[in-house]
Parts: sequence; C-alpha cells; structure tokens
Amino acid sequence: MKPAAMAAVMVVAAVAAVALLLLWPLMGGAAVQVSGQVYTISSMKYSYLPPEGWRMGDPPVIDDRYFKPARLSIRVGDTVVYVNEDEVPHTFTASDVPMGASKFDSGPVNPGGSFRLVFRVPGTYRYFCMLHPHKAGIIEVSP
Ligand SMILES: [Cu+2]
Repeated sequence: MKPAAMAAVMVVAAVAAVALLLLWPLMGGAAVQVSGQVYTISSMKYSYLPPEGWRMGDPPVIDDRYFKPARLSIRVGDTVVYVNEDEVPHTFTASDVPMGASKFDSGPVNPGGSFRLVFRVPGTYRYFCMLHPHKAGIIEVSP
C-alpha cells in the first residue's frame, strides 16, 4: 500500500472510532444498564425535612414519605431507577449490601435527575441519602 493510501485508511479508522465512541450511548450502549423489570424509587418532595424530633445519629426512618416505595421487592436482573422528585439534591447510597455485591452510590442527584442500577446479587440492600441521613430504604432481591 502506498503511504498516501495507508494514511487515508488510518484517518478513516480514526474517524470511525471517534464516531463509535460518540454514538455509543445512542446505539444502545446505555441500554445495557436496563434489564428485567424496571422499578422506580423516588425521593419525595420535601423529603429533605427530617421527621419532627429526629436528630443526627438517630436511626434512619424507612417510610414512603422519604423514599417511595421505601420497601421494594424485586428479582435478580431487575432494574431500579432512582428519581429525585424533590427540590434539592439527594443521593441514593448503599449502606449495607449482600456478600458479593458492590455498594452503590449515585452521588448527588439533582432535582429531576435519575440514577439506574441493575441488581445482580440476591439479598437485602439498605440504602440512605448521604445528605439527609434521616431517610432510608430497603430493597429485597430474590434469586
Ligand atoms: Cu437527601
């Protein structure tokens, strides 16, 4: 191959690689993150307000006023989409996961934002909001 032709092939390959990287999320690369049944857990409006009398260090409260549903049962391979329906950022952060599962942490999710997760290890998952530790929830994942 002549040097000019070789250069042309390399340019085409480079452009294709960049295009693939840019288009990957649109081509279903992101959809790999959804499987099974899809469930939604929401941070409810005003859930940043702790219950009356609750103090930092008290146990978190598992109640639909904060995360809804605060208790959810799903199966391995199902997807949970966490949605922040409140007016301030919240996190969706694991505090306790079954052996073999990795802890998840959405980091701050802005109002209207979301975070999705596929559960691949059965067991009991507990989660809370790092910014408002009065609110917590439980996800039971059956095999
Ligand atoms: Cu919060």
